[in-house]
Amino acid sequence: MSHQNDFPEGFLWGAATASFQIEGATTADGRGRSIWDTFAETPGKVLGGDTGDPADDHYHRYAEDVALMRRLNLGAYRFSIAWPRILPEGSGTVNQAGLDFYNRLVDTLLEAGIQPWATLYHWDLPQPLEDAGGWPARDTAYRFRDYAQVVAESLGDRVVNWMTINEPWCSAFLGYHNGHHAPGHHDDAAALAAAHHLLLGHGLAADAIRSTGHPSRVGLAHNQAVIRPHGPSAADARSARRADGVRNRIFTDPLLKGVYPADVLEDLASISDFSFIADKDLSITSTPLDFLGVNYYSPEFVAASAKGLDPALVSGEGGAWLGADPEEVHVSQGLPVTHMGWEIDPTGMYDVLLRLAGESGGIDLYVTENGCAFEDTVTEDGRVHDTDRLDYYEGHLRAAKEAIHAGVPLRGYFAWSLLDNFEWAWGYSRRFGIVHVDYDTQVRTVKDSGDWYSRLAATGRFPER
Ligand code: IFM
Repeated sequence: MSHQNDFPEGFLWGAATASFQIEGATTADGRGRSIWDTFAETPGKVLGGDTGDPADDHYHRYAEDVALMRRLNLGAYRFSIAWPRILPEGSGTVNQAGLDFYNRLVDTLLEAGIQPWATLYHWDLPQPLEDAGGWPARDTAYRFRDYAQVVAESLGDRVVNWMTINEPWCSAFLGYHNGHHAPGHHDDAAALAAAHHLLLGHGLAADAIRSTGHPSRVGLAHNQAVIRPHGPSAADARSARRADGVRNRIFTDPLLKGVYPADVLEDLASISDFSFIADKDLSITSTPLDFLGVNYYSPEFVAASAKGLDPALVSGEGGAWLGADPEEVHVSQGLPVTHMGWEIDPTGMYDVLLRLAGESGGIDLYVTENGCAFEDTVTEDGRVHDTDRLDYYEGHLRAAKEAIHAGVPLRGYFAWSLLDNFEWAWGYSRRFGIVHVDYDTQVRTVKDSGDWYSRLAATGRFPER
């Protein structure tokens, strides 16, 4: 039997979480309110009326959770910092108790030999900044820069790897276009301005982090969509081009090339004149990255029209994506799905890595999120036999391995998520963890997928099953 590793020497194995999804303690130690507190308290927005409390009570149990990470052989932990814990009003007075929490977390990780990978913005915008206009307002990008500076000055002597923004598409488009996420608005022009200001904030924050003089590597976590035409027609190909533009290239072109794609500006001309792009903005958004984080879950298929398609497979008529023609739709392929209803297709992982490796000019790539929700139960033996999730991880990691063999500079992988947690508009009903959390008792139980992942992380070889 060969003992050659499946993954290169030094490949980084991690798991990821986000502040609002796991911390709980939403009123502790001077934390201000975020748009997600407001959204979750608004009837009908989050399934079951779930809120950010108690989540995983990680704010108080972080040491136990770091011990768990060590048991899982993690080399890195990706977490996010809650802006309202640091600047309760969004700007101005710094809340030292908030910084202290992340300092304790970082120190505990380093003592355990685990690299801290910090995300500055994973969707919990301070409510006062939303009241002042939110991401559609240019000023928010500058407030984000100031916040990044405060955090980098406090943690930058120990945190090297920074992600500015998590999934700008979600913040801009789920937040301001279809209202599925906080702050829940339906304003397409505002969503496009938000997208631009998130990218501007990213570039300003990157400069702020670097200005501290601490050794740093700056990236962001981008959920590039894998968009495929449903059929071979020219019309479906056109829809795929249009969807790709507003879903992917509207972010990656300003980020990686310092331009907006001409076809996207043309496609969206009736929604916005893009006059929010000021001189020099694009040189800020394209500040060189040290790495690119890639979040991948599932591919999307699009068609120019639902005509002739099985209605059970079609979704999104009358506005499948921002700027879509009324007839354009998403079409599922009838593949097995996760508890989110997302189709499982590891070839999407391969495709997204190949494409971004080509577009990002050779910088290091990391899968900063990949994982799945399934309906888990703790069985009588006290375990969670999550074979579906394990299959998902193995399939996607085998695709990642193939991508590395094809030359992709993929340097690490973060499972989403370490812990079951608050899955945004789905509340606690969707479980993504490799560790199960009983929300009544806060007992953590490593799932079979977590055991398997820990063996992979320890050896760099796919474990026997
Ligand atoms: O839980 C989210 C995470 O916060 C961002 N990326 C996708 C995950 C699953 O929906």
